Amino acid sequence: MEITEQSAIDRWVKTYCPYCGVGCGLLAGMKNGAVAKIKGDPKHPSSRGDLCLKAVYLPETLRTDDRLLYPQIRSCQEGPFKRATWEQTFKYLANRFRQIIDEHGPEAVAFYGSGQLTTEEYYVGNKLAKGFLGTNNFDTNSRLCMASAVAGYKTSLGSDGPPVAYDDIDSADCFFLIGSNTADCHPVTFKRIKQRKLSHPDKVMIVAVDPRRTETADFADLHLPIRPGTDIALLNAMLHVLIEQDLLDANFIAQHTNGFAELKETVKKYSPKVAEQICGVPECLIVEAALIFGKAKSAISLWSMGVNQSAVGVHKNNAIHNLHLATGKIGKRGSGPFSLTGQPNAMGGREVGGMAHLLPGYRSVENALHRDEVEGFWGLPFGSISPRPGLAALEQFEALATGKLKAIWILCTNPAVSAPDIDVIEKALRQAELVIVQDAYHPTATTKFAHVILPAAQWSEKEGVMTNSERRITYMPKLTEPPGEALPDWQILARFAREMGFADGFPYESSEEIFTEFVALTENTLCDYSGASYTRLKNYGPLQWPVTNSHPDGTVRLYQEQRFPTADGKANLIAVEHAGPVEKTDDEYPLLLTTGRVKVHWHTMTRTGKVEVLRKTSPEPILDIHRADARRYGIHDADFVEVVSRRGKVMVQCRVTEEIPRGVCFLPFHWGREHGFFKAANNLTISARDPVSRQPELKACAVRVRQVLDFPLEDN
Ligand SMILES: Nc1nc2c(c(=O)[nH]1)N[C@H]1C(S)=C(S)[C@@H](COP(=O)(O)OP(=O)(O)OC[C@H]3O[C@@H](n4cnc5c(=O)[nH]c(N)nc54)[C@H](O)[C@@H]3O)O[C@H]1N2
Ligand SMILES: Nc1nc2c(c(=O)[nH]1)N[C@H]1C(S)=C(S)[C@@H](COP(=O)(O)OP(=O)(O)OC[C@H]3O[C@@H](n4cnc5c(=O)[nH]c(N)nc54)[C@H](O)[C@@H]3O)O[C@H]1N2
Ligand code: SF4
Ligand SMILES: [Mo]
Repeated sequence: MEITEQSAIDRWVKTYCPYCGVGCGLLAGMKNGAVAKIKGDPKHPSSRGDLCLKAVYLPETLRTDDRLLYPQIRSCQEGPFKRATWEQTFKYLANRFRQIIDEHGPEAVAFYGSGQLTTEEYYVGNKLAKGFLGTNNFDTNSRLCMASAVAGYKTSLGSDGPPVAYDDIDSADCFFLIGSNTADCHPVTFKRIKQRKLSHPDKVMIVAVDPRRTETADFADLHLPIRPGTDIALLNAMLHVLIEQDLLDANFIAQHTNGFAELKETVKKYSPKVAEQICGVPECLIVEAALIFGKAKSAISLWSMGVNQSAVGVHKNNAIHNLHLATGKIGKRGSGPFSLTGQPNAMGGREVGGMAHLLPGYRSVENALHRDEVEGFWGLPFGSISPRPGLAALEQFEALATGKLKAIWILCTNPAVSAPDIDVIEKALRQAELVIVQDAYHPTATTKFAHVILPAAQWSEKEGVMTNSERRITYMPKLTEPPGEALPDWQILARFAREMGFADGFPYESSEEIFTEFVALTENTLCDYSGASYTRLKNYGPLQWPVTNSHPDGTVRLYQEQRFPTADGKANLIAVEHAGPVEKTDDEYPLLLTTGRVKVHWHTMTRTGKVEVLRKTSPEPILDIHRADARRYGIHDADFVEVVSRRGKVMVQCRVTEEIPRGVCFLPFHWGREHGFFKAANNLTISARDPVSRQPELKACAVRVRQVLDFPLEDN
């Protein structure tokens, strides 16, 4: 059966997975000009032929009835959309932008992008906003995702950039997984970790820190069921143990770090006993985790949203780096801190400077020299780029609500589902003078608020480059024509820029030209791509940056020479204190809600929600609640429950379980209000955020839960 199906495939083409940051290489099976089948690309060094279910079902997401096929405009959000030509649309948009900018200045417009854009698309949008429109209001959903990791790397190591490679997994003796459900969310990476463990069961140890006993935690040798938001106390206590047990690398600390004395003083307070009180994790487990980490010859920490999505997310990241720096477990085979990137090109987005405080090549808008370099490169007069960081994701919506921001251009993200406290987001979008939404589908929760909808070509319908978690750059070919009049995101942005009068800055005829331009701007930066080109990526294959003409095969791991990109070449040990979730539980809201993902769905389900198999596997959001809490509130397994926070309400079925700590419940966030108003987890969440990374605390808010008894008959 398999053979007949496969023989019906005309040809297999190498490409890249558009879902998660593992960044698997795929082979797309083409049949009659359409993508008919997907399998893993055995030659891709990041995934070696492996893939997961989401990728397998990609073909079913491509030509759905709700593909957005042509540009449409309406004068008010209540009115009907009218079809327009691209030419009319660009004229309309340029007029509106000019009028808003003339009247209110460039800070009155903003772009909200996504880690799912290609590097070229990201680069064009960023160049347009920061260089040519003169506003740093270009931010992305990475703000909800990796912003704390970015700031953590920068403050601890001197620059963004995960130092580790997947190859390191094959020689690590300890995996410290914290705030990451790797088995569900980075499945191919998890399989590689599992293989390492299974091939050396006595030598390799896995520690998982997660409030829930996830599939990841279940496989671990040691699971620490931590109370949400208390990771710093745990990490400090682990370091406390390592100091007491003399498991540090004193030479490394002396030669390659600053700040040890202060850090030592701080972690003194965090004995495992103290941490037990804060984290709810037994003292003995904390000691055991520290000893596993400290005694292992090599150790990799892997983390994601359980760490980053916190009001102290940057400090949580610093505390992880502290463990590696104090034990010298960095820049060596099988060792290092390794943030698992969420989206397929969140890394590329960081490299092109796609956040409101960044410029291409890990440069910063606040750095005069960096602005000068980029202005010169873009052929702009001195002072064109604003020295002030622009509005970060949530601030854009807040500024729309107050009227400070007039127009928002949302591309490749769906904030009416994914941003915290949806009421605030919806209110902001209603308040806006001009909402432009560039998506592959319509309607979505966000296009509902648009004045202008722009049809984007999606994965397989455009070419481009993406970077995965291990700094590996992969070229993705165009496999089919986009449907209707849909265009690649870079083309939409470049044509708009030309209509705005910036023809000289945006002459691009191809994605390759954009890549070549960006590559030149990375030269001599940490993320130096200067050895990469479309030709090389196509002929040689995916490359890990830094990749230069002198290192044409790329770089497996960073900091092997143990010099960090700081003024004195030393990394920073940073003393950080525990601070719990911003919203405390009380009698009225006694439970802590945390949110996250399920294995088969991708984010706001505009794609996975259309695949029958995936939808059937996980048809509805389910609230996980501990047996003791359920008993206390008279709730039984599979009951419908009402979950209320200070901001809103959700009504879902629940699963009574012991795989979550008492006092904590969990709800996936994939379902937006369009699936049923009261199914949206982000009805409940708060927009409190980390003061440095400005990343929201999507992993902790206070709620109460009650059983929903009979539905009143008169309502039926
Ligand atoms: N199937 C699937 N895979 C995906 C995605 C998807 O939507 N679906 N999205 C991709 C993206 S963009 C991202 S960012 C990643 C996210 O990948 P993950 O971060 O692994 O996913 P989450 O489920 O958001 O959160 C991970 C875990 O954090 C735990 N957690 C909650 N609060 C805390 C805390 O305070 N401390 C600790 N230590 N743990 C806590 C949760 O219980 C949860 O199991 O996944 C990527 N991969
Ligand atoms: N409560 C809670 N909320 C969360 C999280 C959480 O853990 N808990 N996690 C947060 C995280 S880490 C993330 S990354 C975000 C993700 O949140 P979003 O970015 O909002 O989620 P997606 O569904 O991936 O949105 C991508 C959109 O782009 C469209 N699209 C797909 N391909 C293309 C293309 O090529 N071009 C264009 N223009 N559009 C395209 C899709 O149809 C979809 O509408 O959610 C965040 N929200
Ligand atoms: S693990 Fe991630 S990158 Fe790999 S196939 Fe699955 S979703 Fe795609
Ligand atoms: Mo993410």
